[in-house]
Amino acid sequence: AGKGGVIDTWLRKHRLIYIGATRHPFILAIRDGTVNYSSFKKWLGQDYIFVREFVAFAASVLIKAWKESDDSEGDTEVILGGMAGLHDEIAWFKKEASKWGVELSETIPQKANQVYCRFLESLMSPEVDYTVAITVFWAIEAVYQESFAHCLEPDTNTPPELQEVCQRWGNDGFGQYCHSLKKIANRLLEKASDDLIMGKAGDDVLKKAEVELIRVLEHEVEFWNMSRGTA
Ligand code: HMH
Repeated sequence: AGKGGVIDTWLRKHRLIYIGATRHPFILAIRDGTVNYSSFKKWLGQDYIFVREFVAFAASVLIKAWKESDDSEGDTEVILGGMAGLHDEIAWFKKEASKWGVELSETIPQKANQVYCRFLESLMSPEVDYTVAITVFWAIEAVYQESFAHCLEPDTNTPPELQEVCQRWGNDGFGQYCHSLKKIANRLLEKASDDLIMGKAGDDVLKKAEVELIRVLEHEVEFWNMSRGTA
């Protein structure tokens, strides 16, 4: 891969879908202050369900890092940090839900959410390569980081009551964490691509990682669509 690693190469190649996931009308509506609060509340309830599933996925990635990584100490540290963040996030969702009058225990997962959760579950299997799983993990976190950071840029009209939500994923610490995940993913993808040159297996892993990355972006678009009530 060229400068910036495999991931940047793929993001250039699949730019339109990446923009679709990180500059979605729902995010643009938060950013320009025209967001519909019933959409926001719908997103909040659905995302809480998603995050609970995502915790299990994170645990599966942690196990793969521990078993398969050539730098398992460094990698598990980053993933464990992410899991600690998810622990905070779940508490935050509960607090935020009560603030907005969203009853989490009565929230039913909608179709797009169910489909996304099933996709995550399929990737928790021990058969799935660590390289593929960490690429997916990075992509899921990066979409939220990019999306919400966009709402915090200067000259935006993000409503004050949504600033904290945007800070959750748009803050610099979360940005650093995503960068660490990206570095791990790039290292492993680079290795798979070297293996390919050396005539070892690696082609499957690279292809699968790219396919699953695109799938994440598609699921993220559907998730935002669901929140807006257009799916
Ligand atoms: C749907 N994608 C979705 N929810 C999230 N909370 C994240 C990504 C980031 O963790």
